[in-house]
Amino acid sequence: MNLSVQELKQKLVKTLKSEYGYVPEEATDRQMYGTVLTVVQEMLLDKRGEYLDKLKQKDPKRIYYMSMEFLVGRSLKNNLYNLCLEPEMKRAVAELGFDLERIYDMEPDAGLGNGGLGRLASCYMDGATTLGYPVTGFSIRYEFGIFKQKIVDGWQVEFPDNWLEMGSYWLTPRVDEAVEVHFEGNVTEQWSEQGLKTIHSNYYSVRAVPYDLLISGHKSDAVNSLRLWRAESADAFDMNEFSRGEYVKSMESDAKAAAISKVLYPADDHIEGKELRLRQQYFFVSASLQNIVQAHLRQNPTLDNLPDKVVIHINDTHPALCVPELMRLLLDEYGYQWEKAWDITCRTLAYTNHTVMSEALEKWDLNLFRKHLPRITTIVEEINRRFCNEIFEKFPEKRGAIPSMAAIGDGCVRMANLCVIACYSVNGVSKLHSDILKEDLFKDFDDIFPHKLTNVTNGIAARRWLCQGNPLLTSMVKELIGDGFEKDLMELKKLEQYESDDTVLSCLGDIKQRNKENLARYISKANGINVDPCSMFDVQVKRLHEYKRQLMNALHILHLYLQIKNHGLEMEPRTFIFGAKASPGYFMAKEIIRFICGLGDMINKDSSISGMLKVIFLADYKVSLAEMIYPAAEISEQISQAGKEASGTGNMKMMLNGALTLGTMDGANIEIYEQVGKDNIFIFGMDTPEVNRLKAEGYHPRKVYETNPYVKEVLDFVQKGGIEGKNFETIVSYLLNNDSYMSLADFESYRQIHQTVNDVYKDACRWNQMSLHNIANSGIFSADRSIMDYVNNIWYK
Ligand code: GPW
Repeated sequence: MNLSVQELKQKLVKTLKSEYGYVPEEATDRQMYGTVLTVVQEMLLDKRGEYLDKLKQKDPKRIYYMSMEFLVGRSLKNNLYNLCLEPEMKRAVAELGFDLERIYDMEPDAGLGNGGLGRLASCYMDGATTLGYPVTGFSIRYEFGIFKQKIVDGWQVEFPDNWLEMGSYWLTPRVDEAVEVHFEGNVTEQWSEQGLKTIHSNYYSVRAVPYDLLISGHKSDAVNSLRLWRAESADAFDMNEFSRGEYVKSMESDAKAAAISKVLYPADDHIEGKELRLRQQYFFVSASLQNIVQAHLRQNPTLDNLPDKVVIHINDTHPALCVPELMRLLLDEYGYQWEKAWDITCRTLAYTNHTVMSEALEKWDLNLFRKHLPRITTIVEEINRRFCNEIFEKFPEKRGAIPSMAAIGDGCVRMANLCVIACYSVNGVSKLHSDILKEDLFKDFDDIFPHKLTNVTNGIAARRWLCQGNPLLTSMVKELIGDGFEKDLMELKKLEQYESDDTVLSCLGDIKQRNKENLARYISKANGINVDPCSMFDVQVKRLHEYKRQLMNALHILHLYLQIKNHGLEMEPRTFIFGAKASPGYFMAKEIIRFICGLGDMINKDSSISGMLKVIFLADYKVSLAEMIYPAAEISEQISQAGKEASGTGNMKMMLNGALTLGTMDGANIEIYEQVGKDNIFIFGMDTPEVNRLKAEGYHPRKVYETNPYVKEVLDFVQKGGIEGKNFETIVSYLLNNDSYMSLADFESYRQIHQTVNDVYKDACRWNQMSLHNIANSGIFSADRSIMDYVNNIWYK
């Protein structure tokens, strides 16, 4: 966008006056914040108008990305960057007496997601919009996003995230496009002249009101939207009850409806099975599909060609109700016969799977399902009946597999099976993960639908994670290879020519140093602990999960501490940094946080280890905090048990910022390894076949304890209350008796790779060379590349 500082100033002054009635000299930071956001939002709306006009003329196939989560983070800086207006806005704001950096800091994260899956959805909105594809995101306008985390005495405490107070500037309500969603009630069949008709009656109606959050693309004409639904009662409160003086009762129906869009469920990679969650899913699916169908019918006389003009992409199974809901619309609302409706449905829907872990594969109790969604239940039953019949008739060799392939079994609706049965495309999110889907989880499906399963390796919004988050590194890269990498991240490859250039390498080292100093300042403010910015920053930031093995990292830190203290180990000074939210009901995850914090308390105050070790737990890990952490990371810990992390995306973000990966052969780590080669990554531990073999043989963690003296020393120390006199019995007994993700089995290999890391770090030049090599080879992990894979292999195939 071409706007001068002068023009921006005029807009700001005008908006400040009209919104708040003030001139700049009288305005507060808060008012200037509202003014800047309003001005940027207006520019986006203008641009969006022009884009919609163009779309109407060209009428390309539309993509609808259905996701219960979009972890948007902050938008102001991103929008200014994408509109190429940041320098001008900075000056305009400054000339009016304000500081744009302070205004950035006032913006809350739009935390409408838990972690990787939600952030991926937002990275894809960025990529697709920059590339000019008409992708609309659909989700829920949660009043409260992911909880705010505080640590009190080492224990995680959750607080509500009231993001709308400062974040609603980006949302445009579209009351004109509100729709109704029907729950509960009775389903009956009735004969009419058109044949047998299904009638859904006595339902409970909820009104869905859309709010649009506009997504800008970088140097692109496109402005896409993320449409977020808010729930409210379909009928205003009961005036009769109100008149009778029953004030509270008259509001009840309103509260019941509003509960649907009240709060994001904070469980990640885990199912909750709660009724309200099912209602959330159906609410947003039904509202979105009604909206999609209506939009299609505004441009087309029929739904017959829906698959030619529309893809509805299901982000994991959380929106799997798209399958029966699209069927319901076609059958009940638009009078299609089953076969035709099924054909349209199957050719319109695509599904991405993000996990193979059984505890995260969604199932719904059939009775609960029927109570809330009676009509949808009859449709799922019919889909299942026909599918099982078809297998029985057409694939006699698969008859034995019918029970495990069915969409309904053991009294549950199995959402993943439903998606694989219906969708024309099913993809995993890394090569390894997609192979596991083909060879294991969905093997029988792959045999009967040979071309359905495919892979799209995840990617990240490099413009956010590098250009906006790491301005120093970005300037260096621009000086060396120009700015082509902003639009084509593969251009980073050109950096390889500087791998032996001492000036470049030391400049890279200096930049990392300054980013570490920046993070150290934050740590000192947030945690009251001074860390040495010259120490190595070793980072593990992600949701807390047993399979991600933060506990193994912590055990190893304790091992280092004991070696320094009792055995005179000398090592390069190291700062271990953790950030992780635990699902509020996940006890073991919270215990692990308590363990890390206890460990930190003990180590950080022990002056006898002369500053060789520090352990920092940063509370409230979120997108905006990640933007500060990644540029400062030197070691990226990606240590999940092989076969468990579908992809990981933090691994890509840290690589892009020059951190070296210390990881297992899991998820996208394998593809990072392929990109950088074995000499530029630290790989350890069992691979997937080895894990499976050990599991088959029978894994006995206590044997590791008995045979590995380091493991024994560490666990004995914890057992004796060595960590601040605290009781970590749950952790010790978990490790000795279950160790579900084999941390002890991988411990020795983990310990050794850390020694290698320590040795390599002594050679700063070599380290920087490896770091530059990682940056140069991170191009493939751009979300733009992932989007092009979706475009070529799934959406516009
Ligand atoms: F269980 N992922 C996530 F598969 O962040 F649905 N939340 C989730 O609920 C699920 C997956 C689900 C993550 C994966 O754990 C991670 O490996 C992957 O990189 C990310 O999704 C994006 O694909």
